[in-house]
Amino acid sequence: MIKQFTVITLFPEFISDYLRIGVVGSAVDKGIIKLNLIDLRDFSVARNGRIDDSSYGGGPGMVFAVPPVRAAITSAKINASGDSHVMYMSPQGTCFDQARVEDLRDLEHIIILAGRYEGIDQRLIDQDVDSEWSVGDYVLSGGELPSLIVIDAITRTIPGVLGSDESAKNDSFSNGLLDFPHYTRPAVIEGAQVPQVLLSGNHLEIARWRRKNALGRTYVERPDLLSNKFLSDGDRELLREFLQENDFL
Ligand code: 4GY
Repeated sequence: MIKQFTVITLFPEFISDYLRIGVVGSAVDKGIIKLNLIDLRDFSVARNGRIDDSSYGGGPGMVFAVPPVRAAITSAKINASGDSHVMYMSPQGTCFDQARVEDLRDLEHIIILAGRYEGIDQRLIDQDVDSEWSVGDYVLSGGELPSLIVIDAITRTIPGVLGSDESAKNDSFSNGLLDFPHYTRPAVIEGAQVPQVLLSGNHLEIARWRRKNALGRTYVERPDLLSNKFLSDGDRELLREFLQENDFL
């Protein structure tokens, strides 16, 4: 089954430029995913092409009105086969993380609503939107970047999208840990050495070093990620080693 994404936005060209390149671009070329862009302007009910109006209660800023957005969502649903799921991107949403990415991967057609200005009429969120998501605790100027984040993160988890050498990158977060450090030639630059074990050719020792550093980094930089993760006795030992070697203990 081809997975479909539709983005409803005032700036479709911004979305299409990003999605043409790299991993997502090749997923489109391979026919693994299909992307549809809907220009919200096409669904304006006003002669002047506007889709927004001022906020009830007063104050500055404009709000996307119900009729054009609702019409755009309906059109998106009609033009796709199978079930559709409407996502709205905003700071009020549920935190979008790798675990959520894997839940969303199984949906047939994802419609992403990219807001602008002060946002959209709450009745759209209540009646037309299936889930509301945040990509982080900061405020952006629009939902376009978050919609790209959603499409990118989901697409790279679909089987066949990544080549085998790239797949490892997904593992690094799917295992709930931060990635281990990477190095490339030269082995020494201005006195800075690549860790000896990585040059040893001993694959068992290398895997152990990588696991140890992934655990250690996660413990130091993002202890929150470890708090609900089961660590085996082996992992605990590796973590203890890391903390000792790096003078944390
Ligand atoms: N953070 N995560 C975010 C955002 C800004 C709708 C226009 C975020 O997902 N979206 O900051 N969006 C948008 C929200 C109105 C500004």
